[in-house]
Amino acid sequence: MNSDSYSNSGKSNLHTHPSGLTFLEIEGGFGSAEFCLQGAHLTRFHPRGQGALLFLSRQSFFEKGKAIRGGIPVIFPWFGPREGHPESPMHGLVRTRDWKLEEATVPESGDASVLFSIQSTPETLGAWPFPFELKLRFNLGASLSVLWDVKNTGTEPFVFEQALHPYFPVADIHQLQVHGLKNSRYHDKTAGPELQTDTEDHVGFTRETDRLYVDTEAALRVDDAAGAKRLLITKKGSRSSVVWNPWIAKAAALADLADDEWQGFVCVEQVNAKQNAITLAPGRTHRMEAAFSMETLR
Ligand code: TA6
Repeated sequence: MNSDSYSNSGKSNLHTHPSGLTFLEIEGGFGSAEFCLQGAHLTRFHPRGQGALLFLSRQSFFEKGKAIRGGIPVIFPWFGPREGHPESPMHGLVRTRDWKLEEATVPESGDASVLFSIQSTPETLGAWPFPFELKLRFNLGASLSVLWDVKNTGTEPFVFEQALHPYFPVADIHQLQVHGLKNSRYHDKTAGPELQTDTEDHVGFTRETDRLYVDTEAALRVDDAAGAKRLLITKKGSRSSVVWNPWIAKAAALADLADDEWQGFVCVEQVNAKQNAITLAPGRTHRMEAAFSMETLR
């Protein structure tokens, strides 16, 4: 695969990591970014003139078949552990499989656009018996937008869960506030299975936090006071949102996360899971969109 066929004027470089993973690096007027073709995984994005939009663990694995800790993992067709299938991997089948790089448009000035696709294979059908095609487009400029189409290419309806699972860097998790989820109901993974209602003005962090909010399409605002910055997240075609920070003990149990890194990131995820799982008829396509932009608070 040579990169010339994938881009114009801006810089676009495909290279193979010692692990055998293939990475696409792009740079242009928009800034710079890096994708791993395994998982169509945006691992780094620096909008021009801004800091990194995404967090990447300095202890992340970079190995075929292993998830990357940071960036934006892409999760399909189940979220978290697969109900009734303890042998199945966490977070579905596609974040550790190679996607096809369909297009990388990297102009000298203006936004870059990168398109990936993946289809079901005999192997995925053996694990999850439904034919599918996923197309994932990233538009990178002063902000980032992601457009994700899930198509049912089979003859039977299927029910799927999905998530964009972005990791965002924060200066200090203790001062972080996530706004927009007041009065929404959520499953608290650190507590019992019953749905709770969030009555607080914002989500704050004083312990392990792992909440799946349901029936919400709300735009969210992530205020990083210590970093004097704000992240704005909007979404369409997603009825669930997850807020996650492992805190101290869980971070220590993750080999691909340094023990001190729990203080420096938050996951705010665009999801369809549990009662928001999607039933897709044969031949139909479901579209999820998400957009992320940063503001400096001075
Ligand atoms: O999205 C939150 C979550 O489901 C947490 O429960 C935690 O498991 C996190 O995802 C990370 O999952 P991973 O499989 O990437 O370690």
